[in-house]
Amino acid sequence: GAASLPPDVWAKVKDHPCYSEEAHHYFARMHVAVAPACNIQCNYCNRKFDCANESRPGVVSERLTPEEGARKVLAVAASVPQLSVLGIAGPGDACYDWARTRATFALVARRLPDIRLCLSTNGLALPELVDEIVDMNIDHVTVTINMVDPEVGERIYPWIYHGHRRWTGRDASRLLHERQMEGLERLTARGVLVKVNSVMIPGINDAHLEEVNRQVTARGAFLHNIMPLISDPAHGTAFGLAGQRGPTARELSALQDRLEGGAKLMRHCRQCRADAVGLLGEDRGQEFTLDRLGDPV
Ligand code: CLF
Ligand code: SF4
Repeated sequence: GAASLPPDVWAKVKDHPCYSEEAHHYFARMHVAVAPACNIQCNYCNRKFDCANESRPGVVSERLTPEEGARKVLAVAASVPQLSVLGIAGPGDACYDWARTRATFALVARRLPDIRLCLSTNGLALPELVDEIVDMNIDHVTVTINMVDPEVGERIYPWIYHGHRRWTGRDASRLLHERQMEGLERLTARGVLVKVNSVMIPGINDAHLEEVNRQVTARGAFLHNIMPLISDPAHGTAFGLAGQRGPTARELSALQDRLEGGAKLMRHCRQCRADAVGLLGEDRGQEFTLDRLGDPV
């Protein structure tokens, strides 16, 4: 609550439904799916659907151009008075697809200067963008960090694309890990609030997430959100984790209990879609599809 946070931090979280558990009863967020490109392959991702780092599996968002995205934000702002946050969380990676992410935020900030800007990324393209993120007043960044040990990473990431080439095996995970930590450190040093999402994959990184929690806490992460892998055979096979089960509710809460004492845990995440609209747990996206919007911005 307000009492335990410095005033400048409280000012940033009091109306953000993901960063403040209290706020999620009163404030709404929306996502626009303007960033389709992605630079890594997670084994739990089926590329036909939205990024699984910050959404449920099996969901395909309406992909928008930055202009269409901004138009949608204005339409939602006009009819959802609780709207306080615009997030870009895919359907690919918001930092790798930076030109579209930046253009969308810039168009919206011109028209709605008070809306909070939030983005979600796998972190690979993050370090070089930190100055721009700060300059654009993006106060909230989520980095999905599933490992801090390349041996664990190898089982989660078959490849990454960086520096004009593809990396595989342990080298890929080592590079991803180094860049995630660098991005996290640079953001927290500049006062950006960083939430870390970790996808809990039984038998692969479940025990390891305690070490992840220690390392991201040491680097200033504001929140740690453990997201249960949702395996959903109805929506096709993920890239390399076919048949992998997700954790049970009991396994998830046991891990969360073991992590108490590190970065504050987020326990009210609803694993929303890359085009979610409304209060958490509510999805009003279908009321604001492109064909229902008003005039261009
Ligand atoms: Fe969206 Fe994520 Fe920003 Fe929230 S969601 S980009 S921090 S505005 Fe929130 Fe949704 Fe959970 Fe994400 S409930 S999936 S944590
Ligand atoms: Fe899929 Fe991973 Fe890329 Fe998200 S970051 S779109 S889960 S491969």
